Amino acid sequence: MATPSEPVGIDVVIPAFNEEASLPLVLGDIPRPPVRRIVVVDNNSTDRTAAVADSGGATVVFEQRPGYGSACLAGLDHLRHHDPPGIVVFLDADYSDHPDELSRIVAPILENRADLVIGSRALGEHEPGALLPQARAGNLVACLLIRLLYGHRYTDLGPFRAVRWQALEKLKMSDPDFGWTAEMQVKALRRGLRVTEVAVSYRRRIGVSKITGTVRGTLMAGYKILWTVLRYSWGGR
Ligand SMILES: Nc1nc2c(ncn2[C@@H]2O[C@H](COP(=O)(O)OP(=O)(O)OP(=O)(O)O)[C@@H](O)[C@H]2O)c(=O)[nH]1
Ligand SMILES: [Mg+2]
Repeated sequence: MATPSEPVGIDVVIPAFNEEASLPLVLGDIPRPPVRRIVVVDNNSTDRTAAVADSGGATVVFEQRPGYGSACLAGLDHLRHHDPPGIVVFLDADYSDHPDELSRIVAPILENRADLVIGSRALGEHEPGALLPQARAGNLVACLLIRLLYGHRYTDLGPFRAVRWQALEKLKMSDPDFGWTAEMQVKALRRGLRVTEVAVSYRRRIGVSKITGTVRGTLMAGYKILWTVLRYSWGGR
């Protein structure tokens, strides 16, 4: 899929909702270079998320429509209209991921061995309590279902990931909330992208959980992820 003329600039998209405490740490640990630009998508935060993103050297994009996927879509839309990168990396704002492991995530793409690289927390070291039991169970079930329906073995639906820009554009991502990570992974299989995983570390978040740490978030995410895996298996859009 890669051609030697493809650009190699690496940009990072960070969806953020009320993450003023963790965001400065995340931004401080992102290696620049190789990262060229960081886009923080502020989704109606009521704290100083936008201000700390700005002072941390990120471009701030605002998205009114709530949801993790909506924020990611807004970040991609910004990149599309402002000198798109060769590779886009997604990272959470809560400091659970280790941004200093970014070179691990992009290496398979830079070496032209992959188009999509998932940072797998299941393969990496995780601090006790970082991956909540419901997150582990949900990932396990989703990965099992993907294996059954698509014949590919993922070990995680982790948020820390890298994807070749041109490949991502072909996926026509659309999920506005919890199905975002699963959508990318199953569409990549459907479209024949080269996918791989690398082990990443994971620690307990800073600040208040928006998804897995809440009952509503867990139920909604579980339902949406399984539905997403199912619908694309029969060719739905
Ligand atoms: N822009 C935006 N970001 C969101 C929204 N919901 C969550 N996020 C961000 O998405 C990332 C993941 O949310 P988390 O609350 O960490 O969800 P989680 O990782 O499943 O749960 P924890 O295990 O508690 O960390 C964080 O960077 C949040 O700030 C949203 O509606 N809009
Ligand atoms: Mg988190």
